[in-house]
Amino acid sequence: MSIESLQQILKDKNKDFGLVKLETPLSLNLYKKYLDQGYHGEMKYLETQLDQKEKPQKLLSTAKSAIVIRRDYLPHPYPTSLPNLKMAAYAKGEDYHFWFKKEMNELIEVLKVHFPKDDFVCFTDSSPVMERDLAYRAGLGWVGKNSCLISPQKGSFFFIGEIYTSIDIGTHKEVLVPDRCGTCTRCIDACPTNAINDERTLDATKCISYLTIEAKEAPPLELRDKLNGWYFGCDICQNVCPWNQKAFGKDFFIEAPIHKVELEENLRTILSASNRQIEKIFATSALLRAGPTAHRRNAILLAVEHQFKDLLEVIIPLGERFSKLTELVEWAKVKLT
Ligand code: B12
Ligand code: SF4
Ligand code: SF4
Repeated sequence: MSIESLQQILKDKNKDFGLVKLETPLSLNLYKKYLDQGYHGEMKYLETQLDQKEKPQKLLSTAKSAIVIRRDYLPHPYPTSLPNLKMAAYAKGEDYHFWFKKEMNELIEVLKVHFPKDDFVCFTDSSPVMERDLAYRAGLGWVGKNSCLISPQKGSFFFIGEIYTSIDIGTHKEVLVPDRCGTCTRCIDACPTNAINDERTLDATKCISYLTIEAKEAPPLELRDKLNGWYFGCDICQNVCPWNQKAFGKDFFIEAPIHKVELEENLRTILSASNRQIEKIFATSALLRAGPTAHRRNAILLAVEHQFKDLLEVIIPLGERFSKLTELVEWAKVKLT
């Protein structure tokens, strides 16, 4: 079977893909520098993953190439019913770690019929793969100043997934997409926490997405009033990007309004819920990536931002029940009285 037939199978399956040889990532030094500067905060897995990111064959010893797949999420392909809270577009549906992997595994079954002697294994997000680097080398877009991979036609609201395979793509090379940020600095100017640095990487410890999803602790005092109403994740640096406005129209990100009364009710429900109840509210969505205590933390931060003083009665007991929240609850008491 030839590379052309591999490409034809992927096209027949409507995949938006690129092929790349599995070599040392182009931006490995930037990645190491990012770790040295401590921009990863509590995401210690980014340190332990370094070796496998550098040497992809540690994940699949026979791997020679990767099929890199771009999967749009605006609008979300598998929407779910979630409380009306300001959340990143990627989270407004079933958790992609499951459905995207399922789609790639179905594709692998087809590929195995045509390439019976070859090995295939798929990943998205949580595995030690430098996905933006891989997708850039596969010709799927350029790395913008906001550090997102951007497609000139499709913008940046897409997931990246990859299938490592023992198929040798030989001399095949995708055409790289040149940088199209030019003199634009809209994302840098719009980021409320100044998280974007000038090397197209972030100081993740300042990013609202990190602070509301990955961090185990409450945000530092100086960032607590800069969360801009986000409950989970943040899309600001993508919403302002002209390439998304070109792909989706100027007003694409205007959200359904969140009414104060409804928001307060939703926060009250979360703040009074047990762990199991919180898991039920966000079941099957990517919001469960943050554990119940992180959800309570995010709800407290929003209660303070919106000055919902009546919520103090459900906030105060949390300080005693959860030591991780004690300081935040004390802070909320001061801010809400
Ligand atoms: C940890 C992580 C985060 C952290 C830290 C992100 C960061 N930028 O540091 C937090 C929680 C903040 C986060 C936020 C988001 N994330 Co995230 N995240 C990851 C994860 C798991 C690892 C990223 C990582 O290694 N960061 C360390 C830094 C150094 O690497 P990097 O962010 O990939 O940045 C690279 C480029 O900036 C690059 N670079 C700079 N200049 C140049 C030039 C060239 C030529 C090249 C090749 C590279 C390059 O160097 C870095 C290393 O390659 C990846 C999945 C994966 N396995 O890769 C998803 C991933 C990057 N995240 C994704 C998404 C969707 C998001 C959010 C949009 C979610 C949201 N709305 O809240 C935001 C976007 C924030 C932003 N502006 O980046 C997608 C990105 C899709 C895309 N189009 O780019 C990924 C690929 C997950 C996936 N499978 O789809 N994320
Ligand atoms: S996701 Fe939000 S906080 Fe993070 S870099 Fe982009 S604009 Fe800044
Ligand atoms: S907002 Fe401007 S600078 Fe930022 S990623 Fe988009 S085009 Fe590049």
